[in-house]
Parts: sequence; structure tokens; C-alpha cells
Amino acid sequence: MTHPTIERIETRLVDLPTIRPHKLSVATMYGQTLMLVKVYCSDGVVGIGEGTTIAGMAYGPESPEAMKVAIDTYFAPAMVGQDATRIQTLMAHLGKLVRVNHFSKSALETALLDAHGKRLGVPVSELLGGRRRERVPVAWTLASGDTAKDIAEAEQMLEVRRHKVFKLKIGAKAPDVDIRHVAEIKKALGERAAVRVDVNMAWSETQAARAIPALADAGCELVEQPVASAAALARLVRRFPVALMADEVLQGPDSAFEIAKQQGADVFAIKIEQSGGLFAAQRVAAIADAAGIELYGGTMLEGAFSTIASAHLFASFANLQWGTELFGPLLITEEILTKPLDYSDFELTVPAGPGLGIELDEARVERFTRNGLTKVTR
Ligand code: MUC
Ligand code: MG
Repeated sequence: MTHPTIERIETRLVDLPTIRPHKLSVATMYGQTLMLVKVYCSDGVVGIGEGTTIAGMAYGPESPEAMKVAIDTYFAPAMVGQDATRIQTLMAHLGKLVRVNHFSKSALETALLDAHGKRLGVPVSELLGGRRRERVPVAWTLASGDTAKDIAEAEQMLEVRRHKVFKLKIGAKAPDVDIRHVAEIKKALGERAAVRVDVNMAWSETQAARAIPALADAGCELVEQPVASAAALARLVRRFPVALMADEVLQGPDSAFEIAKQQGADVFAIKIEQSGGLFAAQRVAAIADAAGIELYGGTMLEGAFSTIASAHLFASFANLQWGTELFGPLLITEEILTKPLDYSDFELTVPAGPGLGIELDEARVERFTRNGLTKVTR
């Protein structure tokens, strides 16, 4: 049997505004850049994948521009002519040719899975072993930088039944100021909502040891990546009546194994991009399950394509104790799909159509597409 091969790969950068400034300890985001990749196959099937970072290079080692260059220059020439249906074999081959570059690999693997799902007429979740749930819970991040605005935003989300779990971005201000901010928000929302925080590595270990009990007293149920190092995080785990979650220190299966060996987190925030793709993220989840570490479906504030790729994967997980934060498309002002995603009743519906089950609105996206690497100034 002759299998379809990869004929051509196209990348582009799409700059989209966010609905409000998004303030993290590492940077403030005013927009999001999507690196979209299309994989054209000899059977006429086209798969789409996506790579995003957070605030350019403020969060991680890859940028959207670097992803585009890496794919155009290194990945694409090695992929053209290869069997489009043997995704794991192809990704293993690319893994030998290109070190790390997890975000680029995730985008390409997403596109290959989208194409193969379309080819077989099945959703990507089926290619990952089959979905165990049709919908996933979705948390929202409050990150306007202002307590009153955050409370108003949370109230609105509760009112329209879009989110009832809120992650607060802290770490840019002094810990005492942040603790007051968290306590005020939790007091305003009460039992109607869960409150969690993400420090994005901003604290030292001693700052974290002082702040975490106060966060627990304020009613915060989960603290994400309070410190930068995996060793410091491991020393903090189980000392406080609140769960600690690993994010930035989780960079794929090898790091997951090291953290799991020392019971270095209560929860893993799994991200397909940070893990190096969907299959790598699946291995991270297996390690967590084996170690008794709980799971949370994380985001790189992705647009619709990487968000939905993540949703297909998280829907297939045996355990998803802490839900997901797959809200990325809602932070962007522009709809880039021909049919919007279904966010309702505090959950996101995992599309049921072939591949990712979503369609790019080409005309709309064209307006926001850069000319090569050059940012369009409007
Ligand atoms: C992160 O650090 O988890 C996820 C939600 C959000 O607001 O930022 C991201 C990144
Ligand atoms: Mg995080």
C-alpha cells in the first residue's frame, strides 16, 4: 500500500490583540502571536498546527519567529516526501535532527494529527486512544493587575456561567500586597468560585514559605510554580494545607520523571507545547498517574488550534483532577474560526468532527498575518 506523503509545509505569523492587558510576573501581554503551520499532503489533506509563546520570549526559550524559522529551515526540508501517516516515526526522526524546540515540534505534530484524523474521518482524540469525556472544565485567569477590576470580571464570568474557577496571576508585586489581593477576591466570590494562584517562579524559597500559609488562610486552593527550581518546589511540597503545582519546571517526560521521583509536586500543569507535543504530553501524564501526581490541563495562552489539540488530549486522560485552563481563544479579540468554539456551562466542548474538528477562517486571519517575519504596524 502506498501511503500519502508530505508535499509542502507553510508557516505564518498572525498577530492578534488581547481583550485587555494580561499581567504576569514575567511581563504584560497586549496581544498574542500565533505561529500557524499547514502541512499539505499528497492525498489532498491539509493539517493545521499552532505554536504560541507567552509575551514573546519573556516566559520560555522559543519565540513565534524562531518557530517559523526553525520549521522553514530545518523541519520542513526533512519532512517533505516522508510518510504523512507514520506520525510517531516521523516525530522521532525529527527529534534526532533538531534538539529541544518543543513548541515547534508540538505545532508540527498537531498538524500531522489533524491531517491524519481528517484522512481517517476520526477526531484527534481517537488517534490518542479515545476520549473519556466530551467536555472539559475551563478555568479563567484574572490578570488585569487591579483587584476591583478582577472581581468585576469574575462576577461577569459567573453570571454568564463561563468560568467558576479563577487563577490569579501574582508575583509582580510584594507578597503581602499579592496576598491581600487574593484574599479580597476570594472573600468577594466566596463559595461560588475556586481561587488559585500562579506565581510564575517569582518568589524565593523563603518568600514562598512565608506566603503560602497566608494564601491557604485566604482560601486559595492551589499554588502554581511559586519558585523557579524543581528542588525548591519539592522542598515546599506537603508543608502546607494547599496543593502545589509544577508548570515551568515541567519540560517533557524526562523532567516529569525527575520531579515524580522526588514527589516534587502535588499537581502537574500539562502543556502540549512545553512537553514537546501531544505524545510527549501523554507520557508526562502517564508518569504523573504512576507517581500519584494529579493533573491539570495547562495553556500557553494558545489560539484555537493548539487549544483544541490540547482539548483532544486532555479529554483522553484517565485523570484530570484539576480541570483545564483552555481559555486562550477567549483572551483574543478576533474569532479565527468559521464556527466558534462552544464554551458554555463552565466547560469547553471537544469538537467531534474529523481531525481537530475546526476550520480556519482564511479571510479573517489574512488581515492579521505578517509579511514573513515582519510585524505589521497598523
Ligand atoms: C502559565 O504560566 O500557566 C496560563 C494561563 C495564563 O494566564 O498564563 C498562562 C501561563
Ligand atoms: Mg503557569
